[in-house]
Amino acid sequence: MQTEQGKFITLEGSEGAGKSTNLVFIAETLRQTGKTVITTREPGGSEIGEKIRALLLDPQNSAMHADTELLLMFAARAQHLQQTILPALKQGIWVISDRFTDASYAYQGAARGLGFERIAPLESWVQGQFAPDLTLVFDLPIEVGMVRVAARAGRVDRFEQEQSAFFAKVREAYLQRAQLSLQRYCVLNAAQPLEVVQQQIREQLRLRLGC
Ligand code: Z5A
Repeated sequence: MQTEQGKFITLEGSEGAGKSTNLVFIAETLRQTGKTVITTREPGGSEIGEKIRALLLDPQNSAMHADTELLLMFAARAQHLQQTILPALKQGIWVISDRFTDASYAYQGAARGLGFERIAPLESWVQGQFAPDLTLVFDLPIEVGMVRVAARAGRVDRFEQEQSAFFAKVREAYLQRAQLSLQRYCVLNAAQPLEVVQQQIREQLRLRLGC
């Protein structure tokens, strides 16, 4: 008997939008319905991918060219996909990832100014036709996200050093991407209280994935 393929859910949005918080919530919600779930993240998600992540986020790497940044994102993604995501889905495991390829469109394509047309060939090389079953876009005003991140202790990474104009482009690009497929993308108002956001997530999982 063939195992039913797992589903792939990605969480996107600008910083402080609540992706990491809701990743845990979604995993728990799905587990309660009897699903086997793994959570992962990008850049990262594999041993090699996590090493690439460290390079990408290190504030000391301020000389990193935008092309290098983009290619490293896809190098990490290729490993993540082949080593972690695809084998899990094949075993019927549901995979939830904190960011995926939409982030390359938003951060490198839009905010770094490389253009969507530079991302598309890499996407098709690394992924072929593969895409998430559901992408939740956590949308909120940039200032609200920045306040949330500032309240968090710890070192500021290379992306967090960017200014609000950069994050405004990220936000706009995500909203633009979400127009591509109303079936795959769901934009959530992440500025609402957490309980309200999570109620809406639960509803979307039920409506879109039957959970
Ligand atoms: N990147 C890229 O450029 N290209 C790519 O292709 C990929 C990634 C894949 C990874 O950073 C960086 O890589 C990212 C884009 C780039 N950089 N940025 N910026 P990361 O994964 O380390 O960081 P992040 O993705 O930006 O996540 P974050 O800053 O940790 O934000 P978050 O995960 O969305 O938020 P959170 O940690 O869940 O919540 C932040 C705080 O807000 C926390 O205290 C929560 O308790 C609170 N919170 C959450 N929701 C609410 C609500 N609804 N109300 C009130 N408070 C809330």
